[in-house]
Amino acid sequence: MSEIQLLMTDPLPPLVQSAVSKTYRLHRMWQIEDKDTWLGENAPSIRGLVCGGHSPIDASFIRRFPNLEIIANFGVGYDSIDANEAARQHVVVTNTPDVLTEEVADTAIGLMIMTARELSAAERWLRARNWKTGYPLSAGTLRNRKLGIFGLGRIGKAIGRRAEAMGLKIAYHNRSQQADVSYAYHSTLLALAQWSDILLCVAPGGAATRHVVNAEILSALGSDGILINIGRGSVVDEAALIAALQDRVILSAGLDVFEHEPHVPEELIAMEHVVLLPHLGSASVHTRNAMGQLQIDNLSSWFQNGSPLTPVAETPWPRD
Ligand code: NAP
Ligand code: 8YV
Repeated sequence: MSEIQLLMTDPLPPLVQSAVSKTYRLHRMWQIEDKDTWLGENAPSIRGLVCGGHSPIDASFIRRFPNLEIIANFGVGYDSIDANEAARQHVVVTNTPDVLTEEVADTAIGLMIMTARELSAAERWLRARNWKTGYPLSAGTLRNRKLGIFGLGRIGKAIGRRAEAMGLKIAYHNRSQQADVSYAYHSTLLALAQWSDILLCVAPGGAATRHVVNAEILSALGSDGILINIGRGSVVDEAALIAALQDRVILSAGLDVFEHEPHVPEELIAMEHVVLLPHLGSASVHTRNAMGQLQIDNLSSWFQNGSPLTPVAETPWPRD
């Protein structure tokens, strides 16, 4: 075991905990009782943070570690980390792109079908032994529907490929137009919502996207419209969404992510036709292991070769 000391901020999968603790001197933050005193004494020895996207790694937290070199995140989304502050402190941030793309796209398509065809409610209906004669028809359909993708990046494009095969018409909104797709580009989210029957959000969280799906966007989506969110809960104004569902401003919603996870508002739980998943977009053993391995490989590459494998955009490598 090397003398390099790392602090794990969230309980990561056993694969990661085991590999990291075999190679480095690992401290587990959730096992430390008096965190403030511990950090006062030990933060200068910590060279790497190993994170899981749950504990906020904000500017004041990063600044507590004067000898920090790397923040390795488990997950492609890193909105829980202040990557701009890390860049200012010359700390590299890594995430786990690509290895989860197809899994999350599968989940997004599943969630979209479940929501449009009200499959969760139908299964609950069967399990309640209601299937004696007929069965309930869903108000929604994917036939002749227009799918608007908000956040046409790696996962958005994988969703687009699947949706093309299903015969959906596709358009998207990003800050910049993509050269490698033929889908129609909308330069504003409002224009995309106006065009869409189904608005599927897979954009990152963070200040730039906070609550951009608001009452105006939901109203533009319209009374036959369906919102799918598999990106980050913070992107949708959850209170506005609940009001829009209660007032039938939109037809339905399928959500894998929420504003204050693991809290899910009672108003959503009470709605039979809405589909709610516990942030499981990437949650297969196969894909979580691949994410964990990439997180471990980023740490190894950094401490053995002095270069990260998958640095985020704010901390490019080699440094500018
Ligand atoms: P990505 O390749 O970076 O794609 C993100 C896309 O969003 C880019 O095309 C980007 O295009 C667009 N975008 C970013 N900021 C924007 C803004 N302010 N306004 C409009 N468009 C914006 O990332 P990815 O690998 O596809 O992952 C996307 C997100 O999915 C992650 O950040 C994470 O939050 C979420 N996710 C969720 C799960 C889950 O389990 N539910 C799993 C994995 C990922 P421009 O730069 O041109 O704007
Ligand atoms: C993970 C995710 O579940 O990669 C992401 O951005 O949201 C998911 O794959 C999450 O990061 C792990 O906590």
